[in-house]
Amino acid sequence: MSSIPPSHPRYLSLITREKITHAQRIGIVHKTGLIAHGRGEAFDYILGENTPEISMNAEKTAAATLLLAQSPVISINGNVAALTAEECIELANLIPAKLEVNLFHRTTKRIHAITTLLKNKGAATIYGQKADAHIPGIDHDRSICDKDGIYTADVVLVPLEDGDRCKALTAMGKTVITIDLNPLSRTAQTATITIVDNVIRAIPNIIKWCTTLKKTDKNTLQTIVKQWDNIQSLDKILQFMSKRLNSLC
Ligand code: PTJ
Repeated sequence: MSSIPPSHPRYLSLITREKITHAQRIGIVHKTGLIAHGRGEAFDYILGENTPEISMNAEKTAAATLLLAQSPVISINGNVAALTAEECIELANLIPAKLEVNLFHRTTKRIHAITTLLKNKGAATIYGQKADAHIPGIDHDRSICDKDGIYTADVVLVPLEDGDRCKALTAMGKTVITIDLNPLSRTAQTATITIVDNVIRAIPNIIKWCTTLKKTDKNTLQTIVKQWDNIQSLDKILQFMSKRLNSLC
């Protein structure tokens, strides 16, 4: 796919760009997904392109929450499918959780393309095509979901989005875990657990935590979840980013 040598200092970033632009050309990623990716890159640069301890703790809490859930769902959009399809499938199998394609720029063609991509990579069942339910309080297509999927889930992992769905899902009484490099986005501010990290690091980290915690007793998992304070964690991550910016001056 690429002629970028692995020795290039920006290799991972450039390869990730290639993945996302290729996925846009074949109809997986919406053209505005490229803008979203660029915004994410800028925030990741401030983060140091590494997972800080605060985010690692969010990833551990997310794993405990997913393991405790009765009916967890991982929501997949174009960018997530392009960057972490295999990892999301692995995570869904491990928890276990359902996978549902839910798009902001929803077309039957894109839903089909992303569903096919996930199936080709080994996912058995993909939700999102039935579209037999609506998340109340949202006027756009992101409200469309499956009754057996997001609509009746107790915990929803929504990586990489900016919008009002997160607030609407929490209003339905659901626990919402998001992965968003921008700690100031509406999604980051309204989620139950906000992981400020790149989805390409966050999903593998949640997999590692799920593997570690899989045999942990329920009480210990509940203690991890109870200790979580999202507002405090967002404050800490903003302080971390400010310090990094100051140290670069
Ligand atoms: O595939 P669709 O139709 O559902 O559309 C998906 C996009 C991403 C285009 C849509 O949800 C959108 O427009 O999102 P926004 O409003 O651009 O927000 C995306 C958020 O994700 C921003 O806050 C970015 O900083 C963040 N982001 C971008 N890339 C990454 C990321 N967060 C984590 N990891 C990334 N790789």
